[in-house]
Amino acid sequence: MSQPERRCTYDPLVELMRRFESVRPQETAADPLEGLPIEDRLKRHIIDGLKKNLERDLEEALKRYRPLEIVNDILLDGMKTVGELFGSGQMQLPFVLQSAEVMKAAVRYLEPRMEKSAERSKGSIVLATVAGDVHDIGKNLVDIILSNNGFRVVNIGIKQPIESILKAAEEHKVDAIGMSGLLVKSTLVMRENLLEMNERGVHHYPVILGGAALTRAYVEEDLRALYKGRVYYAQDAFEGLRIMESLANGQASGTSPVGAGRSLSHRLPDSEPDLYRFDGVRSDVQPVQPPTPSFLGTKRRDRFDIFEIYRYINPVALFRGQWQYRRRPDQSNPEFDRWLAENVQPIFERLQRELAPVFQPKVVWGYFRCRSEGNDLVVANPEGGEVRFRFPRQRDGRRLCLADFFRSDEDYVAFQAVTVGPEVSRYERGLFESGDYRRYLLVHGMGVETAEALAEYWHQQIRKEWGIDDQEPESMKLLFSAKYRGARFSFGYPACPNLEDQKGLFELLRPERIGIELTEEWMLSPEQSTTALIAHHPQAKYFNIR
Ligand code: B1M
Repeated sequence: MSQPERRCTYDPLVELMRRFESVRPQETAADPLEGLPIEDRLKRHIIDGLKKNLERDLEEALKRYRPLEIVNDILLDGMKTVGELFGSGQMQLPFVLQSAEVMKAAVRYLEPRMEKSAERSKGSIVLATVAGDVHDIGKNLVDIILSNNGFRVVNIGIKQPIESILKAAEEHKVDAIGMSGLLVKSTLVMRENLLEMNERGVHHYPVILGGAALTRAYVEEDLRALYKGRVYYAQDAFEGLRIMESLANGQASGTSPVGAGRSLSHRLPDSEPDLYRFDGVRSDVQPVQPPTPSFLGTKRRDRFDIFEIYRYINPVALFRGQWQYRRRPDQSNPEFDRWLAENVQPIFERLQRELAPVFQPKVVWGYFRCRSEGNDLVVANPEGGEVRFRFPRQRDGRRLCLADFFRSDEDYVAFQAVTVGPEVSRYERGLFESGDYRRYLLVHGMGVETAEALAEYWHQQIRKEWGIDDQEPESMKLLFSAKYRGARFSFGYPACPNLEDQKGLFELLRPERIGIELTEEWMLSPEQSTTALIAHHPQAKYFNIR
């Protein structure tokens, strides 16, 4: 990692966060745990995320307890309190992760002193992101929470086919299987995996499924009806933990009575051919005079002032979405905003400086002649040939279809592909592997939102270059609500759900020139990259297909 690291004996970020955090005492020169019985002191280490004097206190506990007793009866009790504080909204996720860091450090210290035969885990699980899916962070958060709450986790990584998952389950003799995935397609892969497990007669494994594209009903009704074993839906890492706890206690049921499942209703929008078939009825979108771009074809840029891009980071998405800072139940909205401004904004500003050398923003963009044909958009490639995109049309209501934002005789469309480079993902992986969990979450969030910010920033540059910047919003808040002329559509989102359309975009833009590759599963590498089609039509706005 090329980031210049100042050597400190403490983590200044933690200091900063602590200075204002009411839940936790400050780690100062004075020992805040002094005078407490050793059991309480160790629990406070975990709950308050304090590493200072941890080994000294573990040594003291070892005079009275066996290492396994310390883990199971004292430290895990601390983690239980952490889970409860998080559940009741009194502890924020970054602090939960910091407690997990201390737990990991304590277990690492005690492990060599444990008797070899001691089975110290409460249960075990293989965790994997399913085939075709590259999303890592959700699964890794589940790993952190489970492994630091006494479970043995075999985390086999991303893009894992069912063969590898089952092989790992057998090899490591685990009690359960956890599958993760954010893509719509992953929900179908999970279904196929369960059918495959039925087929192979390995349905003795309870399966836990998680990821944004799943719904509770899909898992607990549809998938439960088809899997011969037990299957559970975990909305977040803590629900995963609760399920593992109940499996360990023999309390989880996870099966539906025969015939209780609904029909298999979970379908991909792009698996519904009707939505793509043009029946001659367009929406109410009126044709407009297309603005002529200043050039046709593509350009690239790889020099940016990263601080200019940071200005386009949506703090709500970063603080609440990625870092998951939540309003405490006893806080009013203005109090929470003040709390964020005092406690989280400084972390954000500090990370901007620290991560500046890690980001390598690059952009490729271009303007093309195009025309609409029913549900299709046909784009002329100046280097020869045409690229055809087919979009779904709303069945009811306005019957919108993305193609309607373009004239059927002659029009123009822009495309962009942006990346903040591979280094930030490499850096965050190192943080995860070394157990620096809190920073892992913070850096990942910065990576995601800087990629989003670059897309927002470059879309604005395109509007300026194209001369359609007559409706620019006055504030960043309005910019984040897309209050400008035209719209940016990313393939994979509901209005243009086919990830395969990335192929056409790659033909037109050739983002390989700035280091963006398209994987076999139509994902982008580096991870923190996005692509988009840009429409100039004043009526163009994001819409859902149903
Ligand atoms: Co994009 N993206 N994205 N994206 N992105 C999704 C995944 C999408 C669902 C959004 C949507 O349509 N509403 C959609 C995919 C839809 C599809 O399949 N067709 C999508 C798309 C389309 C895309 C692009 C293709 C868009 C484009 O450029 N054309 C593009 C592809 C990028 C690539 O290929 N590399 C893209 C890009 C990006 C960003 C770079 C901007 C960014 C970062 C992505 C990344 O981290 N790799 C991003 C983001 C942030 C998202 C959303 C908004 C959030 C993902 C996230 O960070 N979640 C996402 C929509 C969504 O999830 N709501 C979306 C936080 C994470 C901690 O949660 O992983 O769900 P999660 O894990 C949770 C729980 O689900 C649960 O516990 C975890 C922790 O609490 N859990 C388990 C998960 N697994 C479990 C297993 C268990 C138990 C619990 O077992 C025991």
